[in-house]
Amino acid sequence: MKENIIKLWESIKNSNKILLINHIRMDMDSFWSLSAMYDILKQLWKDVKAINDEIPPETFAFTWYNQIIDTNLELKSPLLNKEGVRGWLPDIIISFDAASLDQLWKSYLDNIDVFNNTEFFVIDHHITNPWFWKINIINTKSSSTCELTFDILREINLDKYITPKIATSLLSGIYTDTNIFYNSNTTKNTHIVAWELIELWADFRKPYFEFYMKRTFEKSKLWWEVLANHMKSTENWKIVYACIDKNVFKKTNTDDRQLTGIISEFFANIEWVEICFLSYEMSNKQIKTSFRCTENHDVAKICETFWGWWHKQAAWFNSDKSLNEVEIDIIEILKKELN
Ligand SMILES: [Mn+2]
Repeated sequence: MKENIIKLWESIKNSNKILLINHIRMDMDSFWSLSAMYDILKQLWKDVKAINDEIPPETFAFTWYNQIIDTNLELKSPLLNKEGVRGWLPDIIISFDAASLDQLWKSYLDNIDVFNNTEFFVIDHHITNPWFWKINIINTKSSSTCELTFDILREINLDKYITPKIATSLLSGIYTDTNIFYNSNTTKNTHIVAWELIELWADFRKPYFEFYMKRTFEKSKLWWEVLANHMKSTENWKIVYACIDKNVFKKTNTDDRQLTGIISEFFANIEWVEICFLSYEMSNKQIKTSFRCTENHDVAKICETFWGWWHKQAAWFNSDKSLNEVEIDIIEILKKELN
């Protein structure tokens, strides 16, 4: 790995045009590791550009790098194309937090020849990464690509360019990938890196407030309404759930998107809970149900015969039945699961 980090530094020094890319459905770790490198390369007077198929979600808005992702960058030929626009051909490409080529999706597929003919570095921490390109800087012991990016920057003495803004960004990626030092991917090095970032004036309170505490007034009222009037339990609190019809959203002037987080922040943390779920009426009248469960259960198998998404401990499915029917069906299945 060290060899490739030195190689990366040599390539950065010898390049002018540097292209950064991160995975589709961008998460905070991939966004901020890329942003940190972007800012530092700019300080080194490089011609740096960043691409993804989509711009980052609005919820990333507290950071300062919202404008850097280009979704329409014309790569390929530096000659004029048919619209008379000159393409931009990078000297090197660096990818952040992508665990496979698939995750680069259209940005890669539209430019395969550019990727094939350009020195391409992969910076990642996922255990599933098959070392998908020739030059990989992969550390599966890193909690996050942000932690790894800090280690790389320090290794090549670029840490002196870390401003408070960059430090806050890298710390934010560590927060979100470790769930604030809670997930088992947190190591001694994670804490050391966080401490060093705080020494570099990372604002350690801001991302905590922005991503873990802040709620809109309406969202707070919706959650209160759900918790006070709709939360139910059965089987000695082993099952906790709520079923929310559209009148609840109307009453609180909200929509279903504002239920995001209530299961993991409230339902799943209630003492004795083994399986929890939330069913709610979406604007298209379908009922969406999201589940969480403890390690000794499997909610994927409840959802896998329906259209949805599933892991063993977290899953969801959509149904055309009524809210009431969905509730009855699920409770029956879960009672069997528990006994
Ligand atoms: Mn990550």
